[in-house]
Amino acid sequence: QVNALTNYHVVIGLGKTGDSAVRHLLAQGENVIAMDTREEAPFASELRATYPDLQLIEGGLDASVLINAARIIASPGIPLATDEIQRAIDAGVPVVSDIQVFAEAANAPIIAITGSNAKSTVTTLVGEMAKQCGLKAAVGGNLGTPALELLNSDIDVYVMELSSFQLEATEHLNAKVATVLNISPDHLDRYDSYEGYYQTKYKIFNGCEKAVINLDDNLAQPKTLNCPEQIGFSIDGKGADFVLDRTAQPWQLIVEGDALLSVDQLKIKGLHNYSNALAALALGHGFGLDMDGMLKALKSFPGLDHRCQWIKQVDEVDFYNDSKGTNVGATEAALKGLGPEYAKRIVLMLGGVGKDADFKVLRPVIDQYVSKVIVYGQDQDIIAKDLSGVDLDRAESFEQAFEMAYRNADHKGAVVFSPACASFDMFSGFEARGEAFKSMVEAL
Ligand code: UMA
Ligand code: ADP
Repeated sequence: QVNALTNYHVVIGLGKTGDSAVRHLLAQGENVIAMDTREEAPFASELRATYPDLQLIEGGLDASVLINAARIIASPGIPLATDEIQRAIDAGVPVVSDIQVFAEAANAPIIAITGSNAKSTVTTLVGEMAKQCGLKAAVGGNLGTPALELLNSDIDVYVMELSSFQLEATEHLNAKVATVLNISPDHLDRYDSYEGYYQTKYKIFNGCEKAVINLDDNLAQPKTLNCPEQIGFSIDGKGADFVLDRTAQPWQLIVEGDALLSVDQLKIKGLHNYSNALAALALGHGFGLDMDGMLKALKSFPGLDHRCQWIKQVDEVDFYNDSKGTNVGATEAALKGLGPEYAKRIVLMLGGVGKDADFKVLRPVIDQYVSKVIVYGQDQDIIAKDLSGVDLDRAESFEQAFEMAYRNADHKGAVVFSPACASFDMFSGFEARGEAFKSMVEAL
């Protein structure tokens, strides 16, 4: 039963985002009604305990409450195409993301980062660079801490990882510096088309001062960009201010014509990570960070767990945990990065929730670098069909997939766990999945 409220905001979704939105809006003195389609939303009982008067509806969305709202704040996990939300949009109710609310309230400039892959790596690295340069940096967004929880009067810069889901309802971000790191197919179960997916990413540039552009990826560059300044980066020798010189030995990171660092001074390895390093330098430079401080942070950055992470060598076989490889683009990068070291002696473990991806795009890198593919999980039939002709075995469980991968591994080879899928058929998230893989490796 919803009591009569006028001029109220509705928060949809009571996960991390919804929790932060409800708390923020109540602190602003707004009237709030919260809703979630789940019967038991993660933060519902906690919010009820803290705010006994909060009107909170679980187990479905109430269309009449939505239609009469002053504004709806939709969590990223709930598609805007949901019928009740569409009816509210049709009735003229503004529907925004938590990121839009955050952008309106933020008291310091924003560095905004999206892309199909590398968001978390680059966001964390830029945050470290800002801190090394003596700034108070708040780092979060899709990375983990919801944007509205980061708001604080004592912050110099917000470094924000943003997903396409968050950008769907973010029309005016007004970032100081923004980038789309790269584009490859992901989340195609949520968008009408691939174009719909990457066009959503371009919203990150709305109102930005400086755009950082990956010159190696056509889809990372919107055709029209209304932004006063652009900074390019490239690992492929394209004319840019931030480039990788692959003619030098060892390879060099070049910034505005000066060789500043060779890649053997970095802890993060692989071509894709050199692209990430250039992107982070370009973002920091666009913000005005000092180059020496940025390079110091870059040299000591160890990378993040679950991203092409070397775990251990057993019987001359290297084991890599790339559980965050949740789409074909990430798995392609893992194989391109690791492949040249292993002369086609890689066993690849793939599987999970495929999100309507086309796994055929992995064929060339598999043919080049992989001796055997092991598939497991919900969408293994789709993967096996897309990869017909590849030497591939199916497993009935995650544990069996691991055993089969280990059994098929060659001396001086590698087992690469880069599933190209989401984990939600078997795990609570990519971290739990990566930890499960790691503990099986440790137990060998
Ligand atoms: N859900 C419902 N009913 C609802 C609302 C949500 O069933 O009414 C479901 C969604 O379908 C989803 C789950 O609940 O499966 C979580 O959705 P949510 O919007 O409540 O998520 P939060 O807990 O708020 O977490 C979100 C991001 N999650 C998603 O976008 C799905 C987190 O990113 C992010 O860290 C957090 O906000 C803080 O900003 C996670 C993620 O998986 C890591 N992101 C995707 C990705 O990286 O690929 C986009
Ligand atoms: P995101 O937050 O976008 O998922 P992460 O930094 O967590 O990005 O990395 C996700 C996956 O993408 C990991 O498997 C990682 O190895 C891979 N990856 C990292 N950088 C790149 C890149 N530049 N291009 C493609 N894949 C990448």
